[in-house]
Amino acid sequence: MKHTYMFRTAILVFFVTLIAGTGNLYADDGYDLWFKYSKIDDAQKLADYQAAISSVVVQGDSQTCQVIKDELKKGLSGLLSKDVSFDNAIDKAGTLVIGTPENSDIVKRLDLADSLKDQGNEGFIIKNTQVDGENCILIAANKDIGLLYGTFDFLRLIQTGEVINNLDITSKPRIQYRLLDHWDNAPRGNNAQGTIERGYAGRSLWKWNELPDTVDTRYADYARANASIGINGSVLNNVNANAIFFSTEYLKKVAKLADVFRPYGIKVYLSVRYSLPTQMATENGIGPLRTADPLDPTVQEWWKDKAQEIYKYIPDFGGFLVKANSEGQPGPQDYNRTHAEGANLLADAIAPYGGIVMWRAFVYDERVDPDRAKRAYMEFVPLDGKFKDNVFAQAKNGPIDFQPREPVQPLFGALKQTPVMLELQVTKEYLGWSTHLVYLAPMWKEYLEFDTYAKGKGSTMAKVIDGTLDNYKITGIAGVANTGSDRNWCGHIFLQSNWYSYGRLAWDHELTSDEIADEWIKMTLTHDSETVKTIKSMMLGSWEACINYQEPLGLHHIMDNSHYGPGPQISRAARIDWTPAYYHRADANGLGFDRSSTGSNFTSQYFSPLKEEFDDIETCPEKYLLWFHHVPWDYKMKSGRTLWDELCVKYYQGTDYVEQMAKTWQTLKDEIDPEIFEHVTAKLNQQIIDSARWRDTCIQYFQRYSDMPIPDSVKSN
Ligand code: GCW
Repeated sequence: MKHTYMFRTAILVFFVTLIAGTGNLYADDGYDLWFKYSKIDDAQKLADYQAAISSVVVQGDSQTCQVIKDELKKGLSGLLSKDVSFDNAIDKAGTLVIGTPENSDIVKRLDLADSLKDQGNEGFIIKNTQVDGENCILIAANKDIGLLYGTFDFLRLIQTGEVINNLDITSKPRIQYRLLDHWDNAPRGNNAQGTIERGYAGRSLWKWNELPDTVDTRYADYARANASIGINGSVLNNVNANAIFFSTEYLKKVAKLADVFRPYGIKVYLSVRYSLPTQMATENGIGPLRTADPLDPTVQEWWKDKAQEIYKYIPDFGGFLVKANSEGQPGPQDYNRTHAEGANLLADAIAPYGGIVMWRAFVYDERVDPDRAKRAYMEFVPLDGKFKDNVFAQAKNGPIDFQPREPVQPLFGALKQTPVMLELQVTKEYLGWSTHLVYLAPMWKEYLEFDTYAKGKGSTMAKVIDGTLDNYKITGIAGVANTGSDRNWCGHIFLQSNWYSYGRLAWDHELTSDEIADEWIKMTLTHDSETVKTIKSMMLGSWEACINYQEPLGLHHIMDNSHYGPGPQISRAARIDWTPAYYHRADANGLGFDRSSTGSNFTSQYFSPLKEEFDDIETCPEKYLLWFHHVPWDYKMKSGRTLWDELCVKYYQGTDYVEQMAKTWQTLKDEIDPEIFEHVTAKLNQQIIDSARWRDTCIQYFQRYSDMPIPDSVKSN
């Protein structure tokens, strides 16, 4: 018996050693994200890096400094394939010095007051310099968290093969609140992890049933990933919010996560169910109340008491995210109060602790206007200036709902006194879930660079949200997360690039999609320059391809009820404004929603000259054509083709692109880790099937109305 046991153990040890020891055989399951830290394969570069870094000095002893040391140990030993010593003083050349004027006497002596004065709490500098007569690399910041961001930036330079002997980097975030929103539900029954609304990578990362006693190591890995791209907050629960998260029992669990995230500079936030005071008592026994009316003094008292309780457990709690009077959620309008009155109640309760309220502008009450696209603007613009200073109006990028392509939500630029926080969707609810390879940075850049003309030419959405246009006191951006319990985090290796890009753009919206893709590929997949180029070209066109095979030329919201497949034929849904036929308006004359001045007049919500440009079918950009106009089937497009022919061409362009991506991927077999290669191959094969289904379903359906043949040119491709 005993011998059998020992024999088995020996065999196990043998195999574990074998797997661990043979780097190439150990397939990549994607868990390590963009932290591969594998040895630099270019011999010259490796030698240069090895010469440039022989020791590290981090004098600070905070938890964040400990994280910095751990990361550098992991990163440098892997990338440089040598042991780098960690010292407390500089006694040789090639020292990486990391510190703030407070935590490091070395940095203090360098007198960096000038270079650090505009760097705030999160910014950093990285430069080559002489310290005590030795050549060193310096990462300096005002606060430890700035050092952590600088450290990740420095490691990224090495991971992406940059030269590091002439560094002079100054970096700080352009946006203050950079959040990841989790639409995670509470667990049911014994399952430790709840589901995720519109999540396609498994269940929630948060094991509520185990917390606070058991703390999954994955929480720290999650925080590390976020910190590496500059994300500084997590909303832990779904905006369709369950009251349970505000119970004392859950606040203690939330506090535990906050403890894990804190060294990484990440604050926790919670989504609020507005009816909360009617659902539970505070720890001090106030409630449950019969009302949640924001102007009722007992309700105000309830919230003040709840806020005190929250901050007792989580002293740096970030604040509240609120979906109110939207899609059936309770809200202040239940008591005939405005969104501003509703938000201010919560804002007052947490203002003393420095908390913020993110009040969602994703509202589309049918009574406001027959055109859903107009409603948020109509409800929120009259409230501008009525919100407290610690309130954001949080708006989705487009006026409808994370569609493959939308024009910008006209609230951006129109709210002057209320800071607008941009909400993007990293998870791909309407762009093929975690199955389709769609790189989203180009989409986000299109929105960020969209000129609202709010204050004349150059009033881009980016300038609205980073506060330069209207001098917002607070600035913010949120991304609805695509993470889940899947081993590879995002369900599809390539979709890790969207998490990555979101963080990078939140930090610096001036980065290009190309630069970000380049970084991500090198850090995640390969250093081989030809392969990097090939993969990048696949990624960069993938969003436009998805638009083309799903909803080209400004079509939108014609998906089926799951939001995955096509549904143009659906003419009756639970609500008129969820019905595809309401959006595409196909008839014998043509296709598209007339939102011009002859139709719903949504165009009037934009600033001049945009409103005139969109209003006129001749000047409206074709990418938005069917969004703003009902266009005759034989309308002549810029290409010289009819609308019908152009529509068919676009659908086929989309599917051709997917087929091409799949073919291109096959040429990379020898360059890519085998597990990742197979994983992506399978996903692309499914994307070929799905995209063809979108194309054929939509073309066949619209053909009933156009009564025109599919042009031969596209079929023969
Ligand atoms: O995109 C829609 C989704 C809902 C979501 C809602 C929202 C969380 O289909 O699942 O609910 O938007 O953003 O509130």
